[in-house]
Amino acid sequence: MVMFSDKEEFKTAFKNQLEEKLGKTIDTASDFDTYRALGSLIREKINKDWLKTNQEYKTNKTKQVYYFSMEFLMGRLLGNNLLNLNVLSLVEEGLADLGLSLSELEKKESDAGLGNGGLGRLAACFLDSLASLELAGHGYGLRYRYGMFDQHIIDGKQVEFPDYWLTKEFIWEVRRPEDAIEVRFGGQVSSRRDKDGKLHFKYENYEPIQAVPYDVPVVGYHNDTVNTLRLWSAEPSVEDTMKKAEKEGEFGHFLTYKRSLESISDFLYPDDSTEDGKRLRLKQEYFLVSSGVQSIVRSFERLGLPWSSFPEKVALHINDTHPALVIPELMRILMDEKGIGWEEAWEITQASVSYTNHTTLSEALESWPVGLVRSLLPRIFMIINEINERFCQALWKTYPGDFSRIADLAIIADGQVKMAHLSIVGSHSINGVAKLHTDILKEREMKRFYNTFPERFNNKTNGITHRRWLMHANRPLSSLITEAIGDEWVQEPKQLNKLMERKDDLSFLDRLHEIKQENKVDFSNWIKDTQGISVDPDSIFDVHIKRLHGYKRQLLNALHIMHLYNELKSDPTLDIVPRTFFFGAKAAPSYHFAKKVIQLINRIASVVNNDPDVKDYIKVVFIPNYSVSIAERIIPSSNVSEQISMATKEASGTGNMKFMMNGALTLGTMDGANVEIHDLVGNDNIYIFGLRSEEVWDYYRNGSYSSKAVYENDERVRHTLDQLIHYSPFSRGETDFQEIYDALLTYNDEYFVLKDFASYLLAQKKVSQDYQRKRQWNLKSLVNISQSGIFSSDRTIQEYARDIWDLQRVKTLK
Ligand code: 26V
Repeated sequence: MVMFSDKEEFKTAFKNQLEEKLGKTIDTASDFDTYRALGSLIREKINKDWLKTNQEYKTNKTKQVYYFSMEFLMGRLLGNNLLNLNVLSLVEEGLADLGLSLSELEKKESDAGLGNGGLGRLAACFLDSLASLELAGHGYGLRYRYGMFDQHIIDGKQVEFPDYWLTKEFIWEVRRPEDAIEVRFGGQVSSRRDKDGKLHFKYENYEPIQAVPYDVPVVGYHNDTVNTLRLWSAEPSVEDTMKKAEKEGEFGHFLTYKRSLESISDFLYPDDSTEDGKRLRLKQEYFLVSSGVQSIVRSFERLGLPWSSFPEKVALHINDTHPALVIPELMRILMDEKGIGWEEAWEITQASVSYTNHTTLSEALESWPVGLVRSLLPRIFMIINEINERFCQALWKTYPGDFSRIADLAIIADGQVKMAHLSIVGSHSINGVAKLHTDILKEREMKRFYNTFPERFNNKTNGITHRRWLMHANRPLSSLITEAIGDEWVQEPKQLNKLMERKDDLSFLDRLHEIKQENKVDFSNWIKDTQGISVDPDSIFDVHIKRLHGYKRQLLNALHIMHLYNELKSDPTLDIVPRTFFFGAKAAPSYHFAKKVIQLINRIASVVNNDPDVKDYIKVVFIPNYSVSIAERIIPSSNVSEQISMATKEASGTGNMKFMMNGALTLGTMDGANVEIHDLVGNDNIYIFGLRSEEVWDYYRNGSYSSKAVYENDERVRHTLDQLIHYSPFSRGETDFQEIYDALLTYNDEYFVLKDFASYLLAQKKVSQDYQRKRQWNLKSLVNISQSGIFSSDRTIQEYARDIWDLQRVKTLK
């Protein structure tokens, strides 16, 4: 559907919108008004396509995939929607004629931060790809009133503030009270047998909570498809609150009751590093699962098909184990509400559910105390118990007498319900998110499960949407690419490899360089405006942006900067290539060590940036409140992408792919998807350092790593670490960094930071040398861009659709 035939038509429609909907003129409207007017104007167009897409899915009884995720890190939607609707330039020019700047209006939208990091952003990229590939796939999540906290740096330390993202109207959502669902918690279950011997369950004294969906349209790229992101919000049911108020006879009680119900969807848990077994988190998970599955079953029933065809029409995907209760919930509905027997219900459930694992860190694996699950979700607990019994019996048949194996694989053991085990047993597909990660699952972390169900395990290397991360975030680069190789890469990103035809074209390489420089200048201006720090756009922009976690080793980067500083101080004539180190990272509020690392980085920044001997050579910038919109600014302006996790720990990484696509060179370990980037670009176009996964396992096996030995043998390490606790510009004679020192030495450096230090320094030296050879550097950058197409999430989603969901592309006939 064409939205506006030309710019003039847009301008008229826009002015009308302002006047009719908001009662304002261009002169009297605030920026937020104009943003709203623009948003609601394009919403009218989106709504038409949305309706059509839904009708079409219904008439054709198209198979639907529902992607259940506790997190969707969407970022801002306006710019991407305009891009996908094919009106970006037209709108931009039309607004400019009216004296308005689109990029200014875009900033009025709050960044929807309903996720912690990688897992949530992946979900958002997948939605964009599903719609763009005309696949019937929808996101199911929670509408948190507060998303990821706002990070402020005060006195060099992280301080968290609530993220009031909904105080400004979220213009994209539509509340759908007519589709509300009741979710039940607590209470008791009793059973009785009927005359045919069939068991019936009665659920009483439960606490009912209304789940109200808010739908957000997900617009496909140039194809009229509009899918749905359905976010559930917890609200008390009117009827129930009235009853309660009457019973308690007091308004105060009513308010407390209302608040406690609403608290379920109040906030996103901001900790993706440790699983703390909190009751409210389990409530959130079941709330999402139950409202989601009930509403899906409802729509399936409208198709009038037999239950056996449920898996042909519905795929339920769980993004990590957080929504794993989908399995017992679907069983519950099929058996208790639809009267289906266990075996058939189990077949339907397994055939519909698939699961992605995103981490092997043991501290992040979910398990819930039996007592908690039993009291909060009595019927669900009974079903999990039965699944476990049957599974253990089956194991017993295959491996009679093998107690250790059965105890190892059981879903319930040591008083805990293990969500990964439930997810594996109850689904037909289990995938890891990069080749190395999947191999680790198969050969190590989930080896026994893999031996039991080898056919269920598969790899789906992650991807990112090239529409947001290249076309929208880096328009100049994207235009240059199209100038060089035509625009087919937009539909088929693998065609970016055609760029290799230009590898000897010096003027093309120069253009690539100029674009990077222009982006760096823009970014430097932004840094100056927002942080008051001047950075040199000719210096190497070395960027480390991701959640702060021990295994991601921001500390290794920080220690390297301290070392560089020391070198410069002891020899001011040292010939060093100017560098600006950028960091962006949020630490989980209770992750003490991570917060200390943030403090250290900020301390290093204040030392380095204010020292006249070094400030023209190195600068350190900690960008507060790292978010999707900040990532969109910084990635196109980067030269070096820091992907330096300890080998075996980073399941995939997706930032690495975004940087590569924007022409930055990876400095990284052989971990996660770095391994695949390395395979594609070859040794000359990436900087690999550090222990390999096999070496890490060798150290684990023979327990021979001693960080103290490294400290004693490497004078650079010794000097730098001593500066953390002895008097130095970094410690200022205080004990702020004692814990960091202890983690590295007293506790033997869990993440091999010191072990990899020397090798990291060498790799960094090589980066500096290579950067000076402009032509070669630009060529390396070109190679990276040209090989990045495989990391488009379109490729990933096509693989999911083909291998896991069995989804066909719908050719829209609109
Ligand atoms: C874990 C937990 C633990 C319980 C409390 C709440 C919570 C919330 C989120 C998580 C998720 C941690 C897993 C995760 O984000 N993994 C990342 O997934 C990316 C996408 O697959 C991948 O690129 C990263 O390497 C991986 O760390």
